[in-house]
Amino acid sequence: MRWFGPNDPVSLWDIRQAGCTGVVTALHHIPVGEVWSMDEIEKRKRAVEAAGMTWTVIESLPVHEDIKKRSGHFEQYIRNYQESLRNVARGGLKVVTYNFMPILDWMRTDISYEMPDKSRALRFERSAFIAFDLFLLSRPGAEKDYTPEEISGARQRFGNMTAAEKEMLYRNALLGLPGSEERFTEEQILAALKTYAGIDAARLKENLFYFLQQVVPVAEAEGLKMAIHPDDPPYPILGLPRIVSTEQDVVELLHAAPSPANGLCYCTGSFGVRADNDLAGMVRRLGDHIHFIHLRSTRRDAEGNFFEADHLAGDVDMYAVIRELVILMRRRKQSLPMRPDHGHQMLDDLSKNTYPGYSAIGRLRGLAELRGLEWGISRGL
Ligand code: DNO
Repeated sequence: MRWFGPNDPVSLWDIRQAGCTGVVTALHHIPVGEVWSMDEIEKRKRAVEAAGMTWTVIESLPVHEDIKKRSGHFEQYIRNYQESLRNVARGGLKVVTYNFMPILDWMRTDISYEMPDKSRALRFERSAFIAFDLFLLSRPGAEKDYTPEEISGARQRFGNMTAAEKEMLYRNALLGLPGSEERFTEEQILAALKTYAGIDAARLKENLFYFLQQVVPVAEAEGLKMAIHPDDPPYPILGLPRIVSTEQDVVELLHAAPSPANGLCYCTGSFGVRADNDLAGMVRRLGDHIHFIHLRSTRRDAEGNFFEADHLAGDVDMYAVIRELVILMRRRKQSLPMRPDHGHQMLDDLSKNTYPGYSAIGRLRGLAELRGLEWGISRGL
């Protein structure tokens, strides 16, 4: 499971009792772009090991915005990234997860969506999101991104919201980066969006490829695997390009810096939001480059909304995916790190304030179900 560090309300012992043998974590207290020092890496490692688990996967070593834009101090930030890679390798870590989503990471409109069993899930509601973009953020030029029907639907949706619902939507959408308590202010996000003027998908891809060409050789020399996390949701939002949303995107980024160290965090929750992503086929075709696995399932509808379903429910054919993963691990003679991605808030989670998606019991349930499925498939093959 993922652990957000000493401030995480879910403790290492909770995670251990959930049946985990390792945690994935990051040094969230180090500002993005700064070098991860040996001291800090060792300290975190010791904390995890004291609870009887291992730390081999980083999620995430974040990429500074200057690198994504190839502007400002990007060269220095790339050198810092290379240095962090050398340090984490010396510390015994193996996999480095990162993403290349501009400004924001994942985006949801509701982080407490009530399921029929009264557990709570994360949800993305398209008309609420459009209402946020048009009427709360008031992003210049936003109307161009939507059809007249979408705009009138969003206006109606917005008109029916109470002041408290509007406030909640606003807070959820600007939630910012996982692991941080900070939300962007409206001014900050509008200013940040402006800095991406002129950066379209092609430009952003070039910047990603350049970054990969600088860091993948270092990772390879150090025996590390880089694992890029796909976009969540897997399409452009707020006028920002998103470039790791499909199998073709992944093929291109792998070609840009050919190496076994250039790889993927295969996240079924993110890729699975698009009906045109063939999840099991992606494991077959990209398998040699899958270095880390996030298992989660969403349920989408015709309006472009989706919510995070139970791990074995939703639109992801988890049986087919895990079957391919078991075959892959046998072929590679290697067990790949996997974590249950997100979980509902349920039972005692409901009275705790955990990071959105990272409740203890909801993830424990997901993990137990996924492992049972893996075990059963593995025995049967
Ligand atoms: C969401 C996570 C992502 C992921 C980053 C990796 O819960 O899966 O935020 O950690 O995108 O860089």
